[in-house]
Formats: sequence, C-alpha cells, structure tokens
Amino acid sequence: MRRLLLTLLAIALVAAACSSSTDTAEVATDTTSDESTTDDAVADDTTADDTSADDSSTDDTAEAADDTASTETASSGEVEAFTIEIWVDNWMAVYVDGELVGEDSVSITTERSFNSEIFSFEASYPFTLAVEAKDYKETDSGLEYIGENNQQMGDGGLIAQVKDSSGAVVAVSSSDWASLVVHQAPINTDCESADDPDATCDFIITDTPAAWTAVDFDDAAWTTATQWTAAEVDPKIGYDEIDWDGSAELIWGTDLQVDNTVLLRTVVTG
Ligand SMILES: [Ca+2]
Ligand SMILES: [Ca+2]
Repeated sequence: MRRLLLTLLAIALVAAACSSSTDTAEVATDTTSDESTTDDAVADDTTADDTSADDSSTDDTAEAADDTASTETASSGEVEAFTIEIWVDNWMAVYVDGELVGEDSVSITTERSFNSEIFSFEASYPFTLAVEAKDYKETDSGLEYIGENNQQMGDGGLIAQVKDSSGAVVAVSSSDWASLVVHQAPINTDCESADDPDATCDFIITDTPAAWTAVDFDDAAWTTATQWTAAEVDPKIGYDEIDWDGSAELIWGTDLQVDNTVLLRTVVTG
C-alpha cells in the first residue's frame, strides 16, 4: 500500500512538472519595422544666396557718353501700316494721333449717303483714333426730307474695325469708345411732322472742343458710346461690303435719332 501511494505521488509530481508548460512565449516579435519616414524631400530650400550684386552703379563716366547717342524719337513702338474699315450713317472723318487720315467720299449734304470706306494710315502703338460721325440732317431742326411726305428725324450709327498689315483685327468699335454728342435735334421730337420745323424744332449744339482729336486730349468727362443692334440701326448700303469681325459693334450716342453729330475717341494699344 505504501508503495502504491509513493507511485501515485511520483506520477502526480511528474504531471505537475509537465503542466508548468514551457509557455514558449508568443512574444510576437512585432517586426513593424522601419517607419523611418525619410523626409528628405523637404530638401533643396537652398534659396540661392541672393547675390544681388551688379548694383555696381559705378559707370558714371558711361552716362555722359550715352547722352550724345540719345537722339531717337520718344515713341517706343515701331511705325506700322494699318487700315480702318468704317461704315457710318451717314458721314465720317477719321483722325489718328490728331491727323486726318480719311473723310467720307460722299458729301454730308447728299441724302441717303450710305457707303463704307477703307482708309490706310501709319502709326505706332499706342495710337489715338478719333472719329467725327454725322447723321444727315437738312437743317439744325435735325429733320430730313423737310416738306416732303417722308419728312423725318432720321437715325445714325457707326461700325469700324482696324487691321494691321497682316490683316489681323487690332481694334473694333464698341462701348469702350468715349463719345461726346455735339448736335442734338429735335429735342421736342413731336415737331417731326410740323409744317415749319425750323421754327418749331429745338436743338442743342455743343461746342466741339479744341484739339479733341489730339493724343493728349482729356476725354475723361465724355460718356461711353452706346451699342446698338443691327435691327435697331438697320444698316444700309455699304455695310455688307465689309466682312465685320464678330466683336465689332454698332455704336452711336444714347439716341439714334436725336443725336446727330457724335465725336468718338479710343486708344489702340495693339
Ligand atoms: Ca456716307
Ligand atoms: Ca437724326
């Protein structure tokens, strides 16, 4: 019996020893390796050492010498050839940098003087374009066909485009142009059917400013031109002879009928 107990004890000891298992640690070696985010992209800020040298304004002697050579004109641009295509109901005179470059070939005293014109000129950028535009009127009443069955106020309208020697459109008429209306009639539009419009119709004549075509004329007080549709202007003979650029607008004063003489200016910068 004692022997059996010893045997059982021995077995128990052996079992105990085995259960203290060699917990072969699952020490997961977590090899979440190398997050060595090598941020070496943020390099190259080598803000080149601002060697703002060369301010060595030492050449005083050269200045004196250069003065003798500075005989060129003040205008910077090169002189180039241009054309202006223009249609006005009824008459126009075109100036570039204060010089007349073309005038309607049909007199303003001609009724139904509908025609387009093409004028050539030379200029350098920037240049100032000035146009005097007149709607036909028989007298200062502003009316035409006076005493006839079709006695009426008549209306104006202008469209223009400038091309360089390559044929490229470099300027077009638009509401960017400055305008000054210098003849308005009739102010009392109900005189249109009067028997004696010269006695009945009122008008406003504004003095044409001196040197208004000049480059240095100040048109800041002028208003911008008003754009009109082709349906409103109903452009007639000559208009269709020109292939108008899509950006060219029909322009005039704020009233197609009452505004009879309009001065217009723009600067073409190229
Ligand atoms: Ca004409
Ligand atoms: Ca008119």
